[in-house]
This record gives sequence, structure tokens and C-alpha cells, in this order.
Amino acid sequence: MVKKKVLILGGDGYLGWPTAMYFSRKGHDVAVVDNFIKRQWEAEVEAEPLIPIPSLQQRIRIWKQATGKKIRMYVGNLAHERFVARIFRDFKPDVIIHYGEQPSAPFSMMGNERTNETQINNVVGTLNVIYSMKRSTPEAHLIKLGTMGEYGTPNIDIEEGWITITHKGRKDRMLFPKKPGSFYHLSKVHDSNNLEFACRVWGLRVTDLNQGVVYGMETEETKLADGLHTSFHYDDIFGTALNRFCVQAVAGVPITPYGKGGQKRGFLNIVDTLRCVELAALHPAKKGEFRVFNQFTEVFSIRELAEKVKSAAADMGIRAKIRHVRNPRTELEQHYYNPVHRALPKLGLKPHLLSDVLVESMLAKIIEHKDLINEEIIMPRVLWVSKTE
Ligand code: USQ
Repeated sequence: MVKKKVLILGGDGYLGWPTAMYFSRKGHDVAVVDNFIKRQWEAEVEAEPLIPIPSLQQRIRIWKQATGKKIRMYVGNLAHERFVARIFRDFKPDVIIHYGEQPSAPFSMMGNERTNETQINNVVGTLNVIYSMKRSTPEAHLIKLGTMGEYGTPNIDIEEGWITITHKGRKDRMLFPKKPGSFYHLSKVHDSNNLEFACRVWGLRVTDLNQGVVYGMETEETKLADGLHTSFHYDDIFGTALNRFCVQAVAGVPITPYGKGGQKRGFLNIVDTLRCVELAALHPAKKGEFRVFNQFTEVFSIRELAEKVKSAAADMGIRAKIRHVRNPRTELEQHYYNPVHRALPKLGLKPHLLSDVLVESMLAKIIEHKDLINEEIIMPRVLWVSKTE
């Protein structure tokens, strides 16, 4: 790719930091933005990552020592319009990669205050990005992290963002109907609607990456020096299913499918997330185009996932147990699930499959840090419907 100015929003996060290193290593001029609110939320809900993470400033220094490459940093809140406007005027990005959102469904369901924090942070942050693009960089390409959870689990095939509907003899191309499962997932639906409007009316270019559940701890860049690793959560709030199940197996506590475990989701390796974002950047959306890619590589039910972790653990001499726990969420536990995901493979995505990484880059790595596992933060605490309701 020709050298570009790449602005990464949420550059201190699980995906933001590896993305910053990935683009920097390829020779792009990279700047990261973060206000470290995620670290504060983690402290508030007692959810530390498995391996402690150096500060963003330290990681940028380690990166410079390891590769000679510089990453610029802006510290501030995306929900403050003037701050966002200043970054766009100063850095003038060609590509904006937006991960700067509260990413947890359980966090968004902890109570009204957390719901508001999630939606204000996510929706207003994205609106401010839209305003700044319109004003300062109208030709730039926004790559926005959406989620497969925007669609929910409808009883029809899930298309890539758009669907052609015939109604009473007339036809139109509409955004695919959404039925999300939490206030977090809803915040991304609101973002998608706002972004589609901004493309249609102001001619912006946006790729919305509706990503499945990401797993994994390592990328090529995190391995280049000590201290470059990314945050890996296994708690009930910020930890996602597969990452949690691997830690549960290593800790010797039961693996916890919620309810029947027939919930199906799309999954992908963190390494593939980086490649998908790169492919989107290499093939930008057209002016005025709101483009949606469904970003995952494999579909599993939660029960299958638990079985896979159990059997990979057995290969390493660990006898993991599976215990179905009462589902804290309101979601379908048996359902039809057939999401389309053609666009990214068509652009050249070659998936890294779960079976190839489960033992070596996940379980083996977690075993190295087994002493750091805090068993107190594993069981689910947040109910979608409280017992008194
Ligand atoms: N689940 C279990 N047991 C657990 C944890 C989760 O059965 O111990 C189940 C949940 O009930 C759910 C499924 O696993 O049915 C996925 O839950 P998750 O916590 O792994 O993922 P989710 O809440 O959907 O959110 C995560 C990320 C979010 C991203 C989303 C993609 O936190 O940022 O948008 O995955 S997707 O799931 O495709 O919407």
C-alpha cells in the first residue's frame, strides 16, 4: 500500500494496539488516540487482564526501540467534539480505524449509568468523528468496528449489511434489519445508522466491519519485544467466550457455556482482524458508499467451542470440565444462524483457523501465566433481567 496517514481510535485496546503496530511496521505514518477510560472501567469492575499491560507511552517507546518506528499519540475523549476536531486538523488522516468504543455487552447491562456511558461514549464519539471527517478530511476512509451482534440471531439468512426487500410488489435496497442482544450491541446499530446517513447525505466513505467474537493473544508484532503484548481478558465483563474457556481449562475451573450452549456465533483470530482491516484499507469504500463486511472466519455453537477447548486441553494433559451455568443473558439458546461472509475472502483473506492456534498460541501461553489467573473474576455477575423484575 502507498504510505498513508493512519489514525487509530482506541489505540490502547485489545485490537487497537496490535493494529497500530501492524500498520506502523508496514511503513505507514500512524497516530493513536485514547483516553484510557477502558483501564478505569476495568479497575471499577475488577477485571484486570491476565498479563499486566505497560502504559501506552511505554509501549510506544518499546516499539521505537524494537523497530525504529515512531507512533504518535493523542490523549483525550472522543465524546468531546473540539478534541476530535483538533486531531483531524493536526494529523489529517487518510484512513481512520475506529475501535474507540466501550466493547462489552455485560458492562452495558450493569445498570442505567453503564448503559448511558456505553451509548454516549460510542454514539457521540462516532458522531464527532463523522463531523470532523466532513469538515477536515472529506476524502478520508473510515473503517469502523461494528459487530455481528448488530443483526442478532434472526430466523433468516444474514446478508452483508444490506438486503433487497420486495414489499407489496415494490422493491428497495435497505439496511439489513437489526435485532441486537444488549445495549452495547445497540450502540453499534445506532453508529451504523448514523454512518449510513453521513455517507448518503455528505458523501463520506465508510466501511463498517461487522466483526464476530475475536480470540487470541498474539500477533507477529506482539512477539517482537517484551512489553508489546495486548490486553487479554477472561473475566465475565470484558472476557469473550473462547478466551474465557481457555483460561477456565488451564485454571482447573469448569468451562461455562451459558444455558444450553446452542448459541451460534461467528469467530475469528486476532491476526485475521488485522488482515481484514488492512484489506478494507487497501480497497477503500467509494465516495458516498456505506459498505458493510461481515468479519468472521468460522461459526461455532458455544457448546462446540467448549468441547474444542476441552479436547485441546486433553491433548496437553489437562482434564478440563464443562458445566452449563444458568444463562445470565436473554438470548436464544437454539436458533437458525446462516450469516453470509463473502466480501473479505473475495478481497484475499486467508483465515487462520481455531484448530491451528488453540494449543500453541493460546493454551500454552496461558499455562505460562497460570499463576496470574484470578479465579474470583470468572463467574458471571451481570444479569440481563434482575431477579426482582
Ligand atoms: N458465553 C457463554 N459463556 C461464557 C461467556 C459467553 O456461553 O462464559 C456466550 C454468551 O452468552 C453469548 C456468546 O457466548 O451467547 C458470545 O458472548 P461473548 O461474551 O463472547 O461475546 P459478546 O458479548 O457477543 O461480545 C463480544 C465482544 C464484542 C463484539 C462481539 C461480537 O465483547 O465487542 O462486538 O463479541 S458478536 O458476538 O458477534 O456480536
